Amino acid sequence: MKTDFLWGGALAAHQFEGGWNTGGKGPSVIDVLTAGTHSTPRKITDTIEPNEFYPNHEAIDFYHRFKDDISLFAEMGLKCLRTSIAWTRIFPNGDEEVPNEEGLAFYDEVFDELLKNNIEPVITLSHFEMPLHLANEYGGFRNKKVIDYFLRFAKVVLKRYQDKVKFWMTFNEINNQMNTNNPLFLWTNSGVKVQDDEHPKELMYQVAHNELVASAKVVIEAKKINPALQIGCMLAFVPVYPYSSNPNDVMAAEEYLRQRFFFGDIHVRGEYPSYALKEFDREGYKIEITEEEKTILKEGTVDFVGFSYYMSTTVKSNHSNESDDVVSGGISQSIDNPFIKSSDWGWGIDPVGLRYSLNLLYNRYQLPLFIVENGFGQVDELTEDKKIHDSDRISYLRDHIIEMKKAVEYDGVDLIGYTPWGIIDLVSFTTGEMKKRYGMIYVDRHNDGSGSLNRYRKDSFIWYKNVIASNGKEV
Ligand code: P53
Repeated sequence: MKTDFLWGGALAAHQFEGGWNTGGKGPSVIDVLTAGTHSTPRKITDTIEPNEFYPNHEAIDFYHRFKDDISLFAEMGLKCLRTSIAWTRIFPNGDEEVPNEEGLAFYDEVFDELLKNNIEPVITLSHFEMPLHLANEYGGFRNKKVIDYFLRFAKVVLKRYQDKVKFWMTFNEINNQMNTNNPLFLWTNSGVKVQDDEHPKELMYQVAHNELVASAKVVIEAKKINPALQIGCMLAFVPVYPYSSNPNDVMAAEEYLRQRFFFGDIHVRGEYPSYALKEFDREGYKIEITEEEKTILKEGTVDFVGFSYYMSTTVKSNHSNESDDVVSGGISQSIDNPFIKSSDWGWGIDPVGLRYSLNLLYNRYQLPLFIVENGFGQVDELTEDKKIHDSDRISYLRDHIIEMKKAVEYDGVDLIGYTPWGIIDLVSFTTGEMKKRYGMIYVDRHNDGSGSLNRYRKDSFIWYKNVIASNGKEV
């Protein structure tokens, strides 16, 4: 791997910071999500209800422990840390004229501490953290005013941290709202709840359009602030395989792949792909897209493509399933792949799929790529002598790193870095659990909020430290 390859770890403000109402922070769309499990969905409550438990409110309390946590990251040898800036620390309601200085100062301290430890911050501007006020009072991204509020937030932080942060991404996993069967995604991506008289897909495309315009405007403004800033998009990339060599399966996979590519195509090429325009016509979707916005999309194309990779999906043309789970992304023709085993949460384990995804994305976009999430959510046991023997996690990561190296060294993919998800245990996004752990650092906190919050190094911590020290030679 190149000597400047960014080995790191990935996190998102709402899943680990805690301090949800500290330092002037306002509530975000995540702060009204209760805890769920694999089989019980998280609820979105209208307000913060006294009798409900909201796991993101305290999360793992990085807010008060960041110095100690960063020293653990430094001990591991991380070269970068991907995290997000909680929009509500900077603009608590989202529509203020003036940012909250205490929130800005918090990120200065965090970034300075990282840089002091030779860890480069890599920042997502919006990782499911829209101010609740913008969602409730403005209807989230269905309202074009929210584009301006997002841009205001982005300009403030891009200006403030331009000398501390080079790599930025606009919207985390912007494409997972394509799965309109699950109300969580439109809410967390865009602050939107579908009303009875609305067509979910048509609404999703309108909201998505507004976000894509917001993202393009951020790219344009970032270049004015400092041309050295690199602005990327962030896609949840779950490739779609044909179940068999039956040409109909192959074509079904090709069609479903468009659901994965739609957002990237616009972020990268700056225009709507023809398959989407055909779909709008066919389905009678009326999406408001102005000429001015078309120019903005064209001018504000991204510099790199960040993506998460956890698993693949498989489709069979004459098959129908009723499931709307995250794994399939709401694809009704998805079917179990006999060659792939799954985690306890039903996420398929497919390392070759990472190499395949790297090639698909690189061939299509010819831009540098950044794997900004990859990982294995599992139950970990803390032994009596305070160890965690997470050999399954090590195997998962090792196998994915081996495939990643093939993509770079054999296939020639241009890759900026690799940041495994949840370098320290944090609150699961889809379920709100602590039990679904990804970290290489264990946090003593449980689903019900109990636990000392003490940190312990897992076996994977020692293993990953060596991977980084050998620049990926020893896995
Ligand atoms: P949890 C679907 C497919 C791939 C990644 O998820 C996904 C999703 C859900 O949208 O989400 C990302 O914690 C997301 C993170 C999240 C992580 O995957 O549910 O960017 O915020 O925590 C893992 O196991």
